[in-house]
Amino acid sequence: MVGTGLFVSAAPLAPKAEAAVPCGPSPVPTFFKDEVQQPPAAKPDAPGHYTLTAHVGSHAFHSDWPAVRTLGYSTPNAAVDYLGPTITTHKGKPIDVTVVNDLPAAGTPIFPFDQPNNNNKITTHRHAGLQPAPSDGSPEPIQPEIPPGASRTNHYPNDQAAGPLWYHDHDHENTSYHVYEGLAGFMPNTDEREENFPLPKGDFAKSFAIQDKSFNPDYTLCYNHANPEFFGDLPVVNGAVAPKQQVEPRRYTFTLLNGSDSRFYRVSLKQASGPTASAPPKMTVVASDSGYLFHPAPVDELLIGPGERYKVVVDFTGHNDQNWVLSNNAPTPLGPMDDVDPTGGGIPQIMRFDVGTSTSSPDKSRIPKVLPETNNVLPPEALLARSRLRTVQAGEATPGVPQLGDKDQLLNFLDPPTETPQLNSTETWAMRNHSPDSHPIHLHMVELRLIGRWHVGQWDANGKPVPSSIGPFEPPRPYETGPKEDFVSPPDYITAWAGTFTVPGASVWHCHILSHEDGASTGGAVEMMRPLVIGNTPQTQLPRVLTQARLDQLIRQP
Ligand SMILES: [Cu+2]
Repeated sequence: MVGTGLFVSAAPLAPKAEAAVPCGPSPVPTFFKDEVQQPPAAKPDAPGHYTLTAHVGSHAFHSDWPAVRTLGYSTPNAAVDYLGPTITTHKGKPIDVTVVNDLPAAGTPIFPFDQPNNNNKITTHRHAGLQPAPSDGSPEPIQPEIPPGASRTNHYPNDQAAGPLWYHDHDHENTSYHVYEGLAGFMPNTDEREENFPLPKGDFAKSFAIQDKSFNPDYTLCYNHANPEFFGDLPVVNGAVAPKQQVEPRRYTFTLLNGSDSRFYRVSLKQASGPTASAPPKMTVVASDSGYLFHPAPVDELLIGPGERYKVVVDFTGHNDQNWVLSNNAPTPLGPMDDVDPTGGGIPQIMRFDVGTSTSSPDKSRIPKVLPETNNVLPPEALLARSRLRTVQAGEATPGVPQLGDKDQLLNFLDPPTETPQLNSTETWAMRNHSPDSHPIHLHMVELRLIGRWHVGQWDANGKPVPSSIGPFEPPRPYETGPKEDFVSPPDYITAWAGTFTVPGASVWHCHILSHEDGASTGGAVEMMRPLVIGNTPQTQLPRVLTQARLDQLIRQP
């Protein structure tokens, strides 16, 4: 169905009627007791082939707690009961991954949550992958999902630069549940350039999937969609509640993945104990979602929205015998991008780094001035020169029910596609967010660069910016200048990104607040997700961007 007005789709939108049982407070764990574990490395079971089986698992989130029901992915060499093994891919070396659904038969409830249905289908999306559309793992009705007992093989060409990709379930209406229950894992792509970067690697490179969870008094997982978002009250890293990581006084590369449902983290390092330091360990962002930053960006703090990844080099050199807490001060939900909540929305502390007193080998790593990659050497202006401008929006026609839309109207997932870039064309997207929340907007099957943002003081009744209220252009923060596909789109801002659509076929673009993409607040009737169809439709109706100055002019037109 197509929206009937500028704002409202044909179906009346109402928040879900039945109230979900609220979670929490969770049992109080001992913080920083357990050492965080790295997921095991998946091995191919045949040349260029992996088998990834989704199954019910049993996992203890804390060493003082019993194992409880979870979901996990396993490969023949690595049984994992929560999350999945890390599959490392190499540029130019294609692989096939057969995803097997070993969940119970359709109709069998696995968790006592308010899940919209228990069809127990899955579909595995490789997030940030430039894979053919049939292997993308988009939800139905875009692509068929995998019912219990069935399997499907996805083909990944890996014809893309090194980047911290990941994989997760993307099942229609159940993505938020399945990811919360455990269906997610790391899938980094590497290449020769990355292998030659002198950054910390091997034992001194670690990946952390950061999530928030709530637990019942019996330590089982609690989850609900009482609100349009879900916020747990305990931090979980790689499946461990508030863990610690022993480190040597040297540099490390950390991949930070925000695998949470709805929670943004603004992370920084705060000293917990040990000899008083004059300054925290230096943090430098070296890569983002889809690859390396040309200019590594030193940061004191770093905002990470749901679905985003940042690779950060943290230098513990000279911090012998000190303990540093990865802290968080982002509110829940996050409104304006710089809003601070000292309590971190109930999770001020995520994990702790305990620095030892000696190094096992000399630290020969360094952070170069530039990290040239195949997808970062051209400045974003080169994309503007050949792009056309597409305007999209995020808003709430009904308070508490966020939707996405095109330039003129808010739409539902099942409305006809409106975002239909021509294959191999370059587009700049201007996201007008007139909703009250920040939304991390994610596009499938494309690599993008952030162009920047404009504050909007006033929106008209149709969700369009009042031109006189549009503020000056705000360039990306230095850490946001790398290849990405997930963009923090703050309220009362126009956020612009650009990229070339090189993969044909149908997939989706959506908010990566998983409760928003699932439309859980309305029982799945509305989803903050839209089709993305790359085909042969000419784009002559869209204005040419050409330059930053002309983009600024176009943005200021209603
Ligand atoms: Cu959202």
